Amino acid sequence: GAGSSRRLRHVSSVAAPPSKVSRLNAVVLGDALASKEDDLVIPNPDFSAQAHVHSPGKYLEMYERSIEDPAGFWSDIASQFYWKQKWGSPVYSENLDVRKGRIDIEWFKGGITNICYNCLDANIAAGNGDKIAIYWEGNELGVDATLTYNQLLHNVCQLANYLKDIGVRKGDAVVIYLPMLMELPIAMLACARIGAVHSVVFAGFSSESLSQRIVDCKPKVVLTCNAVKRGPKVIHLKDIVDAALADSAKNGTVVDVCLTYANESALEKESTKWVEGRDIWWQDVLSKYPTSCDVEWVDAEDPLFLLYTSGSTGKPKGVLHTTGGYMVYTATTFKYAFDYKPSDVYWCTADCGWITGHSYVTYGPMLNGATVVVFEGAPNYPDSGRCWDIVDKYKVSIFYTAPTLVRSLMREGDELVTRYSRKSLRILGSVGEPINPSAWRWFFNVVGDSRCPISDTWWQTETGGFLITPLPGAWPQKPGSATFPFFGVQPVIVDEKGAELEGECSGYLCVKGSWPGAFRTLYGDHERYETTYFSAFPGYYFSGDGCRRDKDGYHWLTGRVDDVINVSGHRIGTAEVESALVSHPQCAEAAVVGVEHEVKGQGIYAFVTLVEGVPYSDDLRKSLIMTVRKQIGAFAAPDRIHWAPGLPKTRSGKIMRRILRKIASRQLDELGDTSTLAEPGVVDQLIALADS
Ligand code: 6R9
Repeated sequence: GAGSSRRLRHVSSVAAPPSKVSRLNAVVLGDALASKEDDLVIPNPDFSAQAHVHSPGKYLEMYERSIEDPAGFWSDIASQFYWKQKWGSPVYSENLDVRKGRIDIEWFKGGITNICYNCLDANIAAGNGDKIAIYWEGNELGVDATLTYNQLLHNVCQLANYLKDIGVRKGDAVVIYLPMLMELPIAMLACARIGAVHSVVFAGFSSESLSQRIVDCKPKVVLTCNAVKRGPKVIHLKDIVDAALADSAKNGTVVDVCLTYANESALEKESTKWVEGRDIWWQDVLSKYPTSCDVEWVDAEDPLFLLYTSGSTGKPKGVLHTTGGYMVYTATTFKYAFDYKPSDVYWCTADCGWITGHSYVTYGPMLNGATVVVFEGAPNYPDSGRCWDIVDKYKVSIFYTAPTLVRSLMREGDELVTRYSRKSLRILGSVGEPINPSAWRWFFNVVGDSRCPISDTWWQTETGGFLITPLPGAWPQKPGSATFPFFGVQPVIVDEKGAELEGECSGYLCVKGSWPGAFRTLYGDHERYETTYFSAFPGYYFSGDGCRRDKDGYHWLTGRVDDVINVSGHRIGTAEVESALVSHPQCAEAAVVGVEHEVKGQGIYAFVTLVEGVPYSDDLRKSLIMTVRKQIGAFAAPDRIHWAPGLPKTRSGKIMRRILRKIASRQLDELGDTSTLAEPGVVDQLIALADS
């Protein structure tokens, strides 16, 4: 799309190899000033001196070992965790080639451990029981709470005991539909403690999406709360869960228990709708349970969690992660990519409903015994300075967020940032989509006072943890580049025939070989796992992203190359939005494409063909958008509905999305050859309706 070509042009301006650049203090030259070679941000020598990985040479030494001897490299790291019983031999086994049979990845098989034990008990045993595990910051100013590692363990154990008591056993699914209360990480850890498989559903999903996930994984219990306030708005989560459970029951999945946290700052208990016999108040029962709970020891390859994500077809995919490899990988990536030290205070703005919240709010940081900020509210409430207010309040040293937030705050002006001290900040992080160089620079110069390296971490729900990321202090950075692979990761860029490209190149981003944090299957559909990820380019894991490698070996992600769009860092399948639209009684057909959006990265642009005889109207537009909000969630609402008397199709009936993308972005002189269309006239009709 237009976004990627702009990024590519930027890339071509990078020349000098990092080794030849003198080690200045961190300086960024603006586009206008920079001679082409100077597009490098050199780490401050004082920063590098204290970093875990202080130089390109040190990185290369570690990286080379990780590739030449993965078993040795990862065993050394894994040995730093608590294992009830050590893994067997081999350390890992893999088949990533569909031509050689079933795709299969195993790490540390035979090793017996528990990730909750490693997050909590192990850190407490090391003397950190009184260290703050969670600083919780509520939606409203002045509403906050803290939990030490000891207190967190007590809370986790009470919930774990309760879950066991109602019959949740090792391997059972538990659905969690909670906002960013402390109870969300508590719930994840409680499941892990007893070997139950959590499936967190982002609390912005609609009842229909929640129900779909419940029917897929059939949990015994759903954990939720009655309501939450986000900014000035109260969201009645329990009502959404009620509708989802009614729906699931109709589809044959009856959930016995709905454990509901009373979030009384948002809604009193008395006003909460209640289903006797099924609904239980969290606070009423948990206090009755003991604050210690034996852990369920599990195999490294036993499942830890399911997380549904969007793909190019309508049905969300249940990405399954297992225990041992995920544990080792999230902890290690966290430590190195954020140069984590025990004195850090870490804040990741992601919600635990997404993979970033799993790996880098809960597991990665807590495995390191980190102090984590959990924020319930919205970054622009009461005003757009809230993030920096929180940074100052808790002396946050590592701040990890998404480019969409950076861009939206950037529009509000520097003063909302500079009125806060931000002296505690040491490292910044970015995730979810490519960060454009101007947002990178603003983040670096204004938020980080040109002092803090930015870790632009490229990864996916499927990868469990970072695959391509800067290691702060190790390399000079290039604004907008995710730089180099993490230890043990072999990214390859292939052409459309699957041939590996060397040197400076651009193509499809794949990965050769496995890494410990890789997902092991799609829940209940191993075949879809193989066809979606391993069949496009046999022998490799295919990420779905495009990537360019520049002459210095830096990686530049250029966005999805499949029918997935990335809106504010949220993955949305165009097919999901289309199927929601066509469920509207007046919609005959729909085609959805992504368009560049100044703040969200991509916006959702929908071409809609109405049922014969139905007139266009703004009310109908609104009602179509409402249908999508209701079926998927507000974050998937189309930004634009474009009336389409017909859609451009090939003679075999395939929608030509390439043409729709050009129309959506108004690149009308780049429509290309339209003569192969079944009805070339539809293109002119669409153009005529573009601004209606
Ligand atoms: C972690 C996460 C994955 C997709 C991925 C890519 C995009 C994520 C990125 C990035 C460029 C980065 N993406 N991080 N693109 N630079 N640093 O977001 O997981 O929700 O599964 O999305 O997000 O397109 O394929 P997930």
